[in-house]
Amino acid sequence: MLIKKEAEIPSSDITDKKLYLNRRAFLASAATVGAALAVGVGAKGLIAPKIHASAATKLQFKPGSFSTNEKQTPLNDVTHYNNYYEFSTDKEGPAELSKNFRSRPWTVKVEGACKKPQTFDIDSLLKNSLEERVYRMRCVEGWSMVIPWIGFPLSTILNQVEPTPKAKYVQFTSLNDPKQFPGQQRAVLDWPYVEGLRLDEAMNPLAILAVGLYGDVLPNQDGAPIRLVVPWKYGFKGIKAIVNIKLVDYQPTSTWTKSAPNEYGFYSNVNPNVDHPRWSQAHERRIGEFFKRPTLMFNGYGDQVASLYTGMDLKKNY
Ligand SMILES: Nc1nc2c(c(=O)[nH]1)N[C@H]1C(S)=C(S)[C@@H](COP(=O)(O)O)O[C@H]1N2
Ligand SMILES: [Mo]
Repeated sequence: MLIKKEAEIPSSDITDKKLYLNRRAFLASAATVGAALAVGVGAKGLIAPKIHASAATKLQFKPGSFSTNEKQTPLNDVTHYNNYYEFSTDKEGPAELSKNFRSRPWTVKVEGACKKPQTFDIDSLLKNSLEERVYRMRCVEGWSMVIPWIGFPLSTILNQVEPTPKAKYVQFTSLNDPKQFPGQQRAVLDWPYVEGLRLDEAMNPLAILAVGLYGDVLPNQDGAPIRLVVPWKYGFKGIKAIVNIKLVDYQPTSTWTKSAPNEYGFYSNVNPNVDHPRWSQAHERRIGEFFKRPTLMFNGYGDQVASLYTGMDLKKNY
């Protein structure tokens, strides 16, 4: 998804990275000298990172429907190969840069064209009936993963607020907090990150709000504390760190569509027959595998979602 050329990325990126690498080197060597010294005085600026006690809620969940039996992508790849431009435009960046991200307190406001707008506290959402869904995920860049998500259908929360007939689309917004998100101090994208679905897509049972993966709460770099997962669409539709969900009567402008409308459309359904203007979408590389494999229409979820697009020209509505 990198649309800026290397030269356009401000040097602060590089500086950040050096600082982090230095700090890691320092911590590693300090550890061999003795832990007591590691938090010592005199090491100006080289302070051990604060460990925020995680919510430590081992999630209660049951196996859900629609899971694939395919080999799951190792947790280490799921947490060290991330697209999360609020933290970094490089895939290894978010793991380190998100360490101190605060996912509490956290609320998700659900509003707009509905009878009962509500603000949900994240800890109350964790009490929803949670399911594990092992989904294939396909990034527009050409790589894919298989991830055991934990979450609940997006329809659960939408039904609770009772959409009115004016609600045709759903607009999602990520947290806007440049203090926590170094990437938001630069105009890499138009912040905050915004995504959208048509209401019937949002109501499809495959679309979930994920609060965890691999049996535990979501790692920060994967979108803690709550993110969207729509497995028949390219990865960028899966907006992270959601704070607002709005029922609207217009087609929302997604962040990636705004940044490059001819490259990233509103629908963004996984489609091997519609190439990205700069590369083919016919094949993909499953992370951890050497040979490419063919990309499946709707990422293999056609039985569940093809009917949403009956009569639509998917070359135009890419
Ligand atoms: N807020 C926000 N959400 C985001 C992104 C982002 O940069 N910011 N990147 C998207 C892209 S391009 C992909 S492929 C997926 C990656 O999710 P993962 O890191 O959990 O695999 O998150 C999506 N959600
Ligand atoms: Mo992506």
